[in-house]
Amino acid sequence: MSQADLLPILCYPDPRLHKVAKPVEAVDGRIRDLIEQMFATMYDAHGIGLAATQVDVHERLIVIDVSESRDQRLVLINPEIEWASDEKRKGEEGCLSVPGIYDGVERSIGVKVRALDEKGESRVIEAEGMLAVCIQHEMDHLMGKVFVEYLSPLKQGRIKTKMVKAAREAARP
Ligand code: K2U
Ligand code: ZN
Repeated sequence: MSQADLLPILCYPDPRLHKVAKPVEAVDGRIRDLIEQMFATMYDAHGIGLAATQVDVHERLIVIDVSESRDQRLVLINPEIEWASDEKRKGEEGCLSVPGIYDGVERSIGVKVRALDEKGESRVIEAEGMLAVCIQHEMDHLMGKVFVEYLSPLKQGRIKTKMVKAAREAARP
């Protein structure tokens, strides 16, 4: 994939990360191009998931690849969680929009998601483990939620300060 396909990833606390995404109206050429650009961006950033919100497109679209071999693409369009286990587990999470920050977040161990695939066909995905965590993390992005919002106000404040400082440093000539 050529570098030209990469999209800039919004960084916390950018307010655009808190916009709620709208349903995708049609799985057309525009969406298929966006899916390719999102996969290129995710792989380049060594991520295992990416939500359209993170590239400043506020439509309900997620790309995921949790495989070691980096060749098991999963596209979720207009995803809806049909079931989530009551049983939860706390796991270490990171986020491409909050680089360098990792902390524990509690998620359902298993989820069942209905979504359209990249052909526009309706599918049901039953997930557990890292895939279930990733799906919940990405679906939060579509609702305008970033994982740091599960942390204490003290931690959130420190992360916000750190990210703003890093952004200022990066912008200095
Ligand atoms: O949404 C994103 O920013 C990509 C997330 C997806 C994710 C977060 C937490 C747990 C699972 C998935 C990650 O930044 S991708 C980076 C990563 C890679 C391997 C394992 C965990 C996180
Ligand atoms: Zn994230």
